[in-house]
Amino acid sequence: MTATRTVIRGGLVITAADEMHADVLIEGGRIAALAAHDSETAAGWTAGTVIDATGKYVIPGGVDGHTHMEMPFGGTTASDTFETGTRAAAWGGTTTIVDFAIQGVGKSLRSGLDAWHAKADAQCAVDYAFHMIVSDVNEHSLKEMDILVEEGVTSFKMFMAYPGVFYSDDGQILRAMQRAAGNGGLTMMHAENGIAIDVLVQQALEAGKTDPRYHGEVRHALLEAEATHRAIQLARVAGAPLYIVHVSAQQAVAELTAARDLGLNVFGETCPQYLFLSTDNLAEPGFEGAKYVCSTPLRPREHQAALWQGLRTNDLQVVSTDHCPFCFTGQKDMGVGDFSKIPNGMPGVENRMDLLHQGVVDGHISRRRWIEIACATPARMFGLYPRKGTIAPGADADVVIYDPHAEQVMSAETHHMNVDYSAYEGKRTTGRVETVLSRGVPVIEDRSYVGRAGHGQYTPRGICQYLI
Ligand code: DUC
Ligand code: ZN
Ligand code: ZN
Repeated sequence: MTATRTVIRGGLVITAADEMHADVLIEGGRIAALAAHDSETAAGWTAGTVIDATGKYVIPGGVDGHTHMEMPFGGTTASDTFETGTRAAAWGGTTTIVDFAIQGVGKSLRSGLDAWHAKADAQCAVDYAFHMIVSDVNEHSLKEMDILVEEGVTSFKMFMAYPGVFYSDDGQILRAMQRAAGNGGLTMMHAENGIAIDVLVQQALEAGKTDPRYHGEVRHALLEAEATHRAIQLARVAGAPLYIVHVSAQQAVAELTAARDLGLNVFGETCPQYLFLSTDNLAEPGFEGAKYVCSTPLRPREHQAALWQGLRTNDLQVVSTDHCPFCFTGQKDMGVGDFSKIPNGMPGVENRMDLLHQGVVDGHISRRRWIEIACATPARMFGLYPRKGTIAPGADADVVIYDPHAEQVMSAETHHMNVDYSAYEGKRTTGRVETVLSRGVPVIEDRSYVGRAGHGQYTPRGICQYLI
């Protein structure tokens, strides 16, 4: 198959806006037209490759707005490279990732961005873009933010957690937000009170509480809610929009809801691990709980309902993965006897579309909402729409043929992420990716990988499309 001309016949096309029994014509890597099955128009699309999608969904490729490929963190490096991670993304129906470039200590934003380009260049199976982690707010980095926005790196993550690593204090955060208010950038916030958390970590360790489950206890839900509240007030003072990453606590959702009820440009993301896993997993016997150590942490099961509700009411708008895998053997085990040394992060880039489809099957969200939170809204949020995130004339032909009835069992034995465990080992889900096109070119074809490293292109972004 080439990228020249492809017709997808017989499927149910689902976008955030519509469900259409339509054939899809792809030309030159873009969606050229949609037409009703058996219509005269569709019948006229004769030349080219035909994909039979009868009985299947035809959906936009997923947009994962939060990944950390090859991220140095906690004394080690996330185990997926851009090559392995984007290949796994494709297997899971995700055709665009937005990864986080990191400003190194004492270094410029530019050098951090250059380093991330060097890691990703010619490696990716699907398209990619970058956010920038600002870990040192100073006169120089503030000026660089303006330039990066112009170049298509239009969002900046800061951390209220991890003192001594990525942490910014309130004054630094306010200054960066003021800058973003002026240049159109979107501030992304890791909202946890890291100063208070570090006190609780020390107290727990001194009390002999060293098991993985204490990771969840010291990173208290109220310290997520407090930081979320504080970030919102700082953004309000700066007159800047704000996007809170990886929301896990019910109390943090309440802060977002209150802010949005005031009409503020405040947005929230959650991740599949918070919708499907809980502190029960952190408390698994032996050292197993380390598999689920990430920050913000997994919460007691009751929080899941609040997150699903937030997704239904649009108080949460996006589901990304925070994909940041560390192998159980050789990486997670750095924290045996001291939970604070367990590298923070979980794999998931391959599982997101399927888990959210399971949310449809389980009755939490509609099919269109599935596409909205996993494809369309992240594309709009990060300035990629309508090129990404929808199936409409002119859009990139990033298309997934999805079998809504196929059953699968998630397992490290069968997944494609470069990590030695699955956070969802043995979980049965309904629905499976069959075929994936990236700009019209097959990457997965009838559940075989036919892509190549280097097909994926760097995609500069516009500004957030929700700002008014
Ligand atoms: N949280 C994680 O769990 N991993 C990477 C960084 C982060 O904020
Ligand atoms: Zn974070
Ligand atoms: Zn992250």
